[in-house]
Amino acid sequence: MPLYLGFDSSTQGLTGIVVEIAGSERRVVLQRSLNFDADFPQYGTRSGVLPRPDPLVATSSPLLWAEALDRFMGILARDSTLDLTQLRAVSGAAQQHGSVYLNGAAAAGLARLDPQGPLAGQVRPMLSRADAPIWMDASTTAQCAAIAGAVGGNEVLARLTGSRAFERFTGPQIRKYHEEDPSGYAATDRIHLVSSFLASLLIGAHAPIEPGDGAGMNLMDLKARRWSEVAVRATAPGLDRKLPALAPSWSVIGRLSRYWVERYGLPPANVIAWSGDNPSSLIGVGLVTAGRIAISLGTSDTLFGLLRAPRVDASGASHVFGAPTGDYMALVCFKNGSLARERVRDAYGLDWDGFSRRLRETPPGNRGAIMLPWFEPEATPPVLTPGVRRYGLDAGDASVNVRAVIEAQMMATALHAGWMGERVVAIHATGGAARNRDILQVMADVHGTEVQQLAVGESAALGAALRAFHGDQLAQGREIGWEEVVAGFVEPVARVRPDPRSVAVYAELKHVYAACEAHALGRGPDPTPLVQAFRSARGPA
Ligand code: ADP
Ligand code: XUL
Repeated sequence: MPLYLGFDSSTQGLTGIVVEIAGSERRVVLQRSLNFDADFPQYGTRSGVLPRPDPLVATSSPLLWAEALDRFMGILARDSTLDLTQLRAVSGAAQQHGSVYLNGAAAAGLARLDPQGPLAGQVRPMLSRADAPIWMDASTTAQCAAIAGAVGGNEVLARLTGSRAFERFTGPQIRKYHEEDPSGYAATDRIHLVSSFLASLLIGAHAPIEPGDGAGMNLMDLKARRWSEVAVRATAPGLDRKLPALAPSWSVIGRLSRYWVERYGLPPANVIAWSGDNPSSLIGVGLVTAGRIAISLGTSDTLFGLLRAPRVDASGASHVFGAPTGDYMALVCFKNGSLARERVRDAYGLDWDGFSRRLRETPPGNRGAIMLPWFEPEATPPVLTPGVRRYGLDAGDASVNVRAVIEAQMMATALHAGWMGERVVAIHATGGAARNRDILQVMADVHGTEVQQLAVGESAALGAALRAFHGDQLAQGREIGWEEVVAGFVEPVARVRPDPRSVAVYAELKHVYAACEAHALGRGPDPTPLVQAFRSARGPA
């Protein structure tokens, strides 16, 4: 049966998933992960990041990513349960925004990789910069201001590229490199994203960038899906000659090169353009039609969904990327996710069962008690000086604080996704905390929408395997709809339905929460009268 391979090169490791698809017979036949710290200790990374004397700077090693890819293919080739002659296509996803700097020797070097030798040693001479800045880097505030200034302001940049200037985005990172190491920049012939770098290693040539991931650079005209001359000029001199081409998400960009065919006996399978991990997860959780969003409750919480039109969040906190379907996607990131839930859990000496029990014991609406759970600096809304704020909430009461943190997180997702303008008919819940049904009940009640609990899985790698299937089908001249592509892989394991009484409570409480947020940000009056009015309308405790 035909096999399709998808990768996810994330911050901390490389995951690969092989799916088998023949008509309606579909299943995952292999899923393996390599951990960068544990499996490649010689690079000295911690959680995938090289030692960081300056906490604002975060880099990793392109050689580490190459070595992991090489080792993974070796594992795959030795797996006797798979008939790899059936491997039809490969695609991948990678952490977004990170950049890899290659010199003029790279094009020839990629074309004649020697199957007798390991990959990383052959990639080393192709690098004009040894390390790669990644998405956790926050050191480019000055460059963000300069780029935004040069294009006429952040609003102009957001309308053009889908996001205002963000420190971790590739454009500001490139500008900083040009400023700090002009000769290194001059020696750079091509600047890749992590995704297009790894795709280049597979095809033995410079791979194009795909618009989903390209939208994370502050360099691409989001609607036209080509490099924006204005943004490129505002970033660094001569950059137009150093950027790879842009190609549609479903492009066959080449075939597995001689290196992989001779070294591991793999067939010369089609390689489909690689994307970013978030666009790829959109496919991996089955968000292929508008009106559905996913909320991932992980280390940070993210909300994302497909957009038919390229709307812009006027508050400037969110991102619009390309979607691998050719549409757009919105992404909103909340930094105080699992970390905030764990802080509250630990402050009252609870385990997750105890946490859930408290949630069940307390009434929806929490009698108006509100927490703003900004334990750490928050991205949405932007809060640089962290600190938990409480309105009508006694810090000593465990149960009320447990409910307050969950209600706050869910109300924040509802409040800050309104700009997407989509009527949401279902929420796909994923990430570690999505296994908690009591949390999902609050999510369903606050959003007034059914929540579908997905099997907690590697959605970015799965999305890549499904994109490999889709691109390969198109290449064979078979038009295939996205619903058909994802069928059988993204069915929910449970559905949590909203309770109409609770939905009515939250419809009111959301206004109170918004007023508390505005007050805490210094943009609104003291919300205490609103909190009290809500409480007295609900009756005494
Ligand atoms: P990451 O973003 O690092 O991939 P995961 O999506 O794997 O994280 O989520 C891991 C988190 O899930 C843990 O840190 C923990 O806080 C949370 N978690 C695990 N079980 C539960 C539970 N029953 N209730 C709430 N949160 C949970
Ligand atoms: C998205 C972002 C992260 C990385 C992590 O804007 O910075 O989600 O893609 O892998």
